[in-house]
Amino acid sequence: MAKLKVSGHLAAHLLVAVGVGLSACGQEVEVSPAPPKVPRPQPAPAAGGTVKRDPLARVAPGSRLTITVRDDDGEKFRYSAPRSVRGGLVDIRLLNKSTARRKAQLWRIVGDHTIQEALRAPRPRPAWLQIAGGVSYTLPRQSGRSLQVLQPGRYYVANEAGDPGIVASFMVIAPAGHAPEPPGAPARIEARDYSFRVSGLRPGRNSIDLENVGAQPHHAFFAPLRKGADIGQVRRFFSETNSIGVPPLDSEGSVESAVLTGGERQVLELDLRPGRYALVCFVTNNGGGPQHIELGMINEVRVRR
Ligand SMILES: [Cu+2]
Repeated sequence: MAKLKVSGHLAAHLLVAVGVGLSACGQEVEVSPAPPKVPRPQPAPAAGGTVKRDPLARVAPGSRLTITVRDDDGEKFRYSAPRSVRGGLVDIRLLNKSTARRKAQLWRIVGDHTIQEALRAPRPRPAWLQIAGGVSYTLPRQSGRSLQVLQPGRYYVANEAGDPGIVASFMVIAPAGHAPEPPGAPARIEARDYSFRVSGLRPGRNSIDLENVGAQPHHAFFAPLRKGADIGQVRRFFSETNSIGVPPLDSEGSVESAVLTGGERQVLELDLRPGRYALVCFVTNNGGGPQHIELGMINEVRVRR
């Protein structure tokens, strides 16, 4: 039997509690990004040419947050964001101008704490530091999108735990009047402590209404099941600390959402091929503990025409 070898970003999820741990070592922090040169918004790719059905197309203007990530010197990568954005329902875009997959994971800082403190925050994570959605992995030279309600406050945007990059901060200011809720979407995923409910997924680009109705942070991670593998094998694989052999998941074709805090909801776009997936949450509780897959947060999902 070959030793466990997991490639790509799946490995990152196996080795770190995704998105919920913060690197303890020093990270460069861009506290005051340069005034934004807001790129022209790129139209979302049509879902099979049916733009009218795209719920992300129905967004009130003036509530857009455009985040850019680009390669800096050497191995570093740097985020930039406008200094402020009006809160409420926000159309969040990640323009990935770097040469690797990057995410725009948002974090909210409550009270008088610095970003340096946040980046060094110990576990269990303090209550003043909240994970807050955003846009998950976006391919190089492409853009990703989500539609989410952002509460007023101070935020920063980073890549994943252990490899946050040079983060950018921004303020979300209170919206004028009542903020609308995100629109519905053809597909829906409800994440709770600790299970998923899934409906409406189709092959191709999906607009997904993802709601975390639990108290803990969750995400939705889709990994294609290897041919012949079943969900029981995936459960066993992740419950054994020294699993050997070929993982029952194909890490190359996996896609995922950002991590949402309890009570958050967003509409996001994910491309899914026809086939069988394991839908998994690799996040841990705010107070630490096992990854949620070990608490049963894993479903088999069939995506078919
Ligand atoms: Cu979870």
